[in-house]
Amino acid sequence: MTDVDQSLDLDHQHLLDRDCTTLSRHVLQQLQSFSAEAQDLSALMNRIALAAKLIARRLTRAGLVEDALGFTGRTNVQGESVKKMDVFANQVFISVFEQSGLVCRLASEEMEKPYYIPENCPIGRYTLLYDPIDGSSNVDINLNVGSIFAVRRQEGEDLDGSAKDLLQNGRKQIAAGYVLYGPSTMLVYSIGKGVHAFTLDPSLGEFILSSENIRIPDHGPVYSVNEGNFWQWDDPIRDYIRYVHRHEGYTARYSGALVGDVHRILFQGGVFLYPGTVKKPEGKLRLLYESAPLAFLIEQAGGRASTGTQDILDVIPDKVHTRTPLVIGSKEDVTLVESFIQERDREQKEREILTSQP
Ligand code: P6P
Repeated sequence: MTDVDQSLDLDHQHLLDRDCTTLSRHVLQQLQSFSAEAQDLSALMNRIALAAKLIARRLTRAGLVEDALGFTGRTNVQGESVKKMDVFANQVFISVFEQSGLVCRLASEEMEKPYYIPENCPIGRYTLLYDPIDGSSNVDINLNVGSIFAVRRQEGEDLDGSAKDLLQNGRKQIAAGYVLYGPSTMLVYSIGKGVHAFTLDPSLGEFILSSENIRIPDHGPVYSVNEGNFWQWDDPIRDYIRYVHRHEGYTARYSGALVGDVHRILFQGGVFLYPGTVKKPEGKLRLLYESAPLAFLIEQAGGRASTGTQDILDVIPDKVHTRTPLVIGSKEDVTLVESFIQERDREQKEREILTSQP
């Protein structure tokens, strides 16, 4: 009887090892620890992955499922019309954390106040902040949408339910990432040790590591902005757009879904902008569960995220649904946008000095 060759050849071994690198295992590898806290964070990320799978499943069949598409007829705390998929996805994140003992509070774009899971609160020391479906205007036309998430440690008992400890800057995030529901479903995350992407293998029902230690190029060709707002912007933003129109090497890409646009820039380089407008000087995007998680991720990948005048991760919100302008992407491109704002401020100061002189 010949001995069965016990060792797979290297290629097969590598592929098998890759398929075994699930999200929960990767978190433990990142932490290089099997402590209770490491296990909790690994389990928490695994619950987020479960939420992503449940949402992806509904999205892929939305056109066939009764009552999956369209509007609910209600408006959310943002004053935006709520899609049925928004409500479904919001509830999915709540459901996957019930009976988990991990997360006491969930703060969502779709809920005016944070949702508490009482059975978790005595031991659950984490808070999930999330946008369950980002870019929901794309859902009914089968274009890419995303989910954005951030994890923070709860500070204090929050006995009055005010969740005041959430009103701190983005450097309090311990994990952040997004799910991109596109041709494949990808989960991109960071726990402060680089940025890593997992692709859902439907045949396994697992997110498998597909890109590790992603680095955003220092500069890229893409600028991503809704130019329909051009005449509502401040002059420096208009001047930046005129600059990229006049210089070779730039290309415009804008999908109407923040996650897809930032994902493209993470891999190809460039800059996404959602500046303040005359109607919304503070901008449209929400800090705690859109800009700050993406800023955490992009900085981990070697990029930058700014309001145009301040690092996003330094902004302290005055309420859970605080909005900020957002300029995010390759560090050279974000810095170039900021330079137009700095130039205007410098000229303004000079004019004030001149006019104040006798
Ligand atoms: P506009 C989607 O509603 C969203 O919050 C982001 O995903 C997206 O980048 C932005 O708003 C699009 O806004 O005003 O260009 O349609």
